[in-house]
Amino acid sequence: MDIADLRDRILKQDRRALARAITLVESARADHRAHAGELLEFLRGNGKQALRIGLSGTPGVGKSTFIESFGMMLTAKGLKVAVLAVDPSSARSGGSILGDKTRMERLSRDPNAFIRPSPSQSHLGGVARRTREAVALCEAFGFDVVLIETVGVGQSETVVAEMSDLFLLLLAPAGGDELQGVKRGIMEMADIILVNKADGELKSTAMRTCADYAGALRLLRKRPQDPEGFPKAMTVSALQEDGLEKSWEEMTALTEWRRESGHWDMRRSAQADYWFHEEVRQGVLALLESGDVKAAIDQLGAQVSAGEVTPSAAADRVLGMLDLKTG
Ligand SMILES: Nc1nc2c(ncn2[C@@H]2O[C@H](COP(=O)(O)OP(=O)(O)OP(=O)(O)O)[C@@H](O)[C@H]2O)c(=O)[nH]1
Ligand SMILES: [Mg+2]
Repeated sequence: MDIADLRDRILKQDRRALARAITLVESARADHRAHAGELLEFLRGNGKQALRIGLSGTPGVGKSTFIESFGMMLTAKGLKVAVLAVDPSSARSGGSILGDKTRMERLSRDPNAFIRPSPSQSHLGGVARRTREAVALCEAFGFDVVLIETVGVGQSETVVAEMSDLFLLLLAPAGGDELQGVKRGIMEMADIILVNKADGELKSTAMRTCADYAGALRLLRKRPQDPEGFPKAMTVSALQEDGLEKSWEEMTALTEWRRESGHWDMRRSAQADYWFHEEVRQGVLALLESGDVKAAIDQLGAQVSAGEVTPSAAADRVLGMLDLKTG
């Protein structure tokens, strides 16, 4: 495989080359991993930065509808938009974005948009790395905006927030008690909360819900990366394409402030460091799953249970087996 050629074609905005490169980074095969590493190294530091927007929301809240409307609005402004997904359930559903490409029918046909379904892989660590690498490829390609969608379950929000410049939380209009249902940790990650479906009969409920969340956001600890007024809550209707311009204005204002204040660069540096540590951890965990070590763990586990070895002595023996230099 000619990696230099693939790089050149990506830099020339050849979409087939991009799709091929993403397939390469998604592969678990050792030779593919090596090529992917080489390609990413080639493309590293080419100066292009997209605005990476993470978007999370529970099933049915309107993520696909929002991405379609919002994405079309951005491409109408002449911006190039890529859409990726972190979907821990995709192994089950067979790739959520692909599954509902009907909801993103217009966007998927737009020459300035690129939609990539989530790789089917149940292990979140693997999905995280592949998505992060796909983001880097889209950035090198020259997309202005990269949207990274995740369905709001479990840890996937953290994964997406840690690879985004802005993190949006999409919520549905709801009664008062349901506000409690949003975990504090997820609220704390949000830069902008969008209460969707603010149309028709749901409009007044949406406005009340929005006020509730705005109140809840004010109670959170102030973060250094926020100017006055952020994080904020607003209402939108993805279906009626209402409030989308306003939300984009807010995103732009926040982004500009962060760029000028240095928080943009600080966040990217902190994220790089986070992923470095995460990769080290994943690598060590993978070693524990490998043949000899796993067998020893199983055997020692039985001995520890039977009281024949102490837990720490058994752990020492396992750790002594790990060859971290060549693993
Ligand atoms: N009234 C109203 N309905 C909406 C709006 N946005 C989405 N919907 C509807 O809500 C339903 C779910 O929308 P989707 O965009 O598929 O939601 P999703 O978050 O992508 O759902 P999953 O992919 O299952 O996680 C659909 O019937 C949409 O038509 C909106 O702004 N207003
Ligand atoms: Mg969807």
